[in-house]
Amino acid sequence: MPVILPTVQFTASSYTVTEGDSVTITVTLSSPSTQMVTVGYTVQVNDNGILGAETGTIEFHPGETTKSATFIIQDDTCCQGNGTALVVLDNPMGATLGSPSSMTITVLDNDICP
Ligand SMILES: [Ca+2]
Repeated sequence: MPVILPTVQFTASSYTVTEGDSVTITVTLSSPSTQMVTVGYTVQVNDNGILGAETGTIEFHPGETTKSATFIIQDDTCCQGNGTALVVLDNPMGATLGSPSSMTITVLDNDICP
């Protein structure tokens, strides 16, 4: 019998957060695996001209189906407008990519422009 791999995906494809608040990103496996499952991720930030990228790997140990990460969006007093970040899953090992495999985070500026 062929082995059917679980899928790995985000629980939401978009999220909106206000500066100073935190955002929790959750990645789930469709079914628990008896093997280690890993999936890579890339975070691309576009904060009104400030571009950055960060990559890493999420690991599911056997039996685990949920991984969450919480980020605090730094508050500032600048009026820079809203920013966005794109988080993309790639290169799964022991699973296949499900849907959604990317997530857009919109960061709302909480400062009033003069
Ligand atoms: Ca601001």
